[in-house]
Amino acid sequence: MDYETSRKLFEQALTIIPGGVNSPVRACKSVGSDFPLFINRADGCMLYDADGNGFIDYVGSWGPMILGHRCPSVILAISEVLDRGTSFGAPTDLEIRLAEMLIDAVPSVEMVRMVNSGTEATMSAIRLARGFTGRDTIIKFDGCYHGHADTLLVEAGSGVATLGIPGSPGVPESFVAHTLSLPYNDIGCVRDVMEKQGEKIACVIVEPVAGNMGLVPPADGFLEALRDVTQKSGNLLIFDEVMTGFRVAYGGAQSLYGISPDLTCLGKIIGGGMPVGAYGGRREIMEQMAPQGPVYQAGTLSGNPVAMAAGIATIERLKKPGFYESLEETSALLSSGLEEAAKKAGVNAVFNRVGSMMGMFFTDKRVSNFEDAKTSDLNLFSAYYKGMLERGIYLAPSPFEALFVSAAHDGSHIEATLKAAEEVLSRF
Ligand code: HOZ
Repeated sequence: MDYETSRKLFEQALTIIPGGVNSPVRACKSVGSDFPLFINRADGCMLYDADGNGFIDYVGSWGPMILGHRCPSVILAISEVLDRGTSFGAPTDLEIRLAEMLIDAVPSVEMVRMVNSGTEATMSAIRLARGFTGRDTIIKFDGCYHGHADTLLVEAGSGVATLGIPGSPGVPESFVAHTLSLPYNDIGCVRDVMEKQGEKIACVIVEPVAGNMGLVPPADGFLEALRDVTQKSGNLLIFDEVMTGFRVAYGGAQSLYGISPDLTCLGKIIGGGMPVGAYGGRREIMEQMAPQGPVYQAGTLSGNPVAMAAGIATIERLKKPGFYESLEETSALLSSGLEEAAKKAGVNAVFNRVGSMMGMFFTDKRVSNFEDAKTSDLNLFSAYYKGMLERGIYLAPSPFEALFVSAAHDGSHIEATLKAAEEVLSRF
């Protein structure tokens, strides 16, 4: 494949954008690529780069594109709203509509506030938890990523894990003094901390299915135990469902596992590919937000009509009977096929999957936390990534990101993907 235009665009970008990208993982540094592909357009499950090469896309804009790219009903909804304007900085009927849809779908959410990104959602939910409980300390889990807010970068997954950054300069130590990061799926550790300092803890924030250290599902009973221990210690349980919301099930991971968190953070899918985030939860907690209560949070573009319209149109499609069943079928076909291909090639690989999110680790160890995920052989991953790209398969350029299947992937795309994987893995 010829990537000359991407190469040139990257050279140009490097002179005016730090690292040439607007979000670190995209630079594809950790897989040893000299430049990322610059994308020109997308359609269904296909991405086309600036040189005209086509790829089957399993990044899906890092999660939002569950319907595939340019889904006609979403594009129509966006075009219709564009006729009315792009931003008013004032309430619209669309915000109410999307809020109603979120409340209807996500069992624990009684009130919801729209923001512009997942980072904003988690940052605001943490502030609310602190404001509501009057406590400062928060618990998060190693390898979970909740956006780039100061307090949440400790032992984080996603780009922080990919680039091997222990934390970040610019985050004062005092800001993270109140963040405790514990091993994912280790409830014993959570109980120990709660016993010693439970009355200081404002909240526990968790990705109910971790998608930023590759894909790591919750161990049996982990989420239930978190619910139990937080209730007993009087701290709030926050589910970061920015990735899992409307992805692993219509009602998110909380409906899949039957757990009711106090607060939920959403993003990605609920904006149908437009920038969006939201946080919501129990009424008595959400009522603490300004102007109803004293906890402050605001945003010029919050509830943006274009994002609301795209989100509404997306969720309307997800609601259709059989949507998740069909996505499950395609996803199962892909993961079992990949597993088979690795086995046939004699390559040690572990596959984790929940619905249409999955992760592949080049290790022989079961992966149930960040330490396990880090045993994945990075050289093998890079070779796999490059081999697949060369064969027209677009994967996230890091073992610490998840793979997403969309409704636009069909049997023929899966077949082509498995053929490519067999070829690549057989050369290892
Ligand atoms: N860190 C996000 C995914 N886990 C976004 C990555 C990107 O947009 O480059």
